Amino acid sequence: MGKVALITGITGQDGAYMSEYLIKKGYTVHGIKRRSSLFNTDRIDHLYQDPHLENRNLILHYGDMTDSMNITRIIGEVQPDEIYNLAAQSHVKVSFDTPEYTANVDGLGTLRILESVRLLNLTDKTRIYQASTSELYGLVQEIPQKETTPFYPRSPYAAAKLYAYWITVNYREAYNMFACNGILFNHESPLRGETFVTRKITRAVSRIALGIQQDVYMGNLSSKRDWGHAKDYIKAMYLILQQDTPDDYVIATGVTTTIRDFIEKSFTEIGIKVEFCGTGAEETGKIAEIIPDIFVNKVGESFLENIRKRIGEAVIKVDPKYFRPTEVELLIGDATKARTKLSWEPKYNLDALIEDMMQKDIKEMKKEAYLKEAGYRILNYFE
Ligand code: NAP
Ligand code: F7E
Repeated sequence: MGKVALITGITGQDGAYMSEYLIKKGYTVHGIKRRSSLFNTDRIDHLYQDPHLENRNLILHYGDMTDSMNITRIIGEVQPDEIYNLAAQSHVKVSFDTPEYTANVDGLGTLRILESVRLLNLTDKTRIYQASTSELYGLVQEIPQKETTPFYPRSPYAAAKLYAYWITVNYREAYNMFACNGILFNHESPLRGETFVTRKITRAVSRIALGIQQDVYMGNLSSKRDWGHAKDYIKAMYLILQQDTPDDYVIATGVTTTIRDFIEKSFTEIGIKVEFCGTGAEETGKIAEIIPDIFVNKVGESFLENIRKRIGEAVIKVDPKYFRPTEVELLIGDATKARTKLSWEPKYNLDALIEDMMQKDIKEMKKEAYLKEAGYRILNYFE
């Protein structure tokens, strides 16, 4: 019999990669999905199996992190060997608009999982992974940040995750539970939600190249993030639960980059050079040059003439509405502990991550370009 895993947040970026990874390893994967008025399982539809089939390896349960009885019932029914608690209201800017809900889901939600495992007498059987975050470091107290760096949260999201981090440590120490925190720095992929900065950029750059969109409005271009690929990071989550003793680990690449440089690199990837000028809300990024060979190869010849006409035009603009009341200016992680104890090593560097995201978004956005040509109204989702 293979192992049984329960994934909260299975419909999210990490949940989707994690499910695929565990199924390949022979696990039976159970996931909690929210009821919504539209289908919300796009990221895992390729793994979906008809509920009438026997011996399925992917089973979905309706649930919500705010509903204790539902969490306890599902854990009781599933009797998981491993729980990956990935569900969260995970958008930092949105957490300023919905602070109470974010605290309930991201903070108390973690308590609900831990307490359910304890009440169901599963403490010896079930190992728990808690999705902690580099946002805990906030106003950073040390560079680079490692497991011993003091936390200084800078958003309702980070404050909720701080509670989740410590309640996980507390249950480990109080009840001898195998409960671990992965302190993961930003990780991205073609499955990343469209309003996180990297995906907002790769989608917008693709749409500008294809002539569907004129420009994009961004927030703080100077903040720095340590970006890795989600495919590498879910492997670290798995390894954390396979150790002899439970512990907490930083997972990061050790390289930090500004939002501005991420934008420049995304354009360069498809043969467009952009140059930034001005400061603050007046800063803009203009198309400076097209490298035809690269553009034709990555985007297509039929789009070349249109983009050439746009040399000198501003395609990146700043709208202060995307600034945050309190910002996390710099994140860079030191994952030495994970590299030595887990033998974890990321395969993707930033250029490979951008190449993967741009390739998938150009392909995806071409569908929109053809629909636009056929007369359909194409919406811009940039919030
Ligand atoms: P994501 O794409 O936003 O996915 C979040 C998941 O949580 C989705 O499946 C979402 O369901 C679900 N969810 C939200 N509210 C819920 C609720 N009330 N009850 C049940 N499920 C709920 O996030 P991600 O990037 O995969 O991140 C996974 C976890 O790692 C999150 O806890 C995040 O905070 C944390 N984290 C992420 C990063 C990163 O850079 N990606 C770094 C550090 C930590 P719907 O699909 O229905 O919305
Ligand atoms: O912002 C700046 C923004 O929303 C990154 C979550 O997965 O990683 C993520 O949180 C930076 C910030 O991610 C825009 O101000 C500029 O400095 O992509 P983000 P995040 O806030 O770092 C951590 C580790 C998590 O745990 C979270 O769950 O980019 N920025 N202009 C912008 N950000 C957005 N979203 N949109 C902009 O237009």
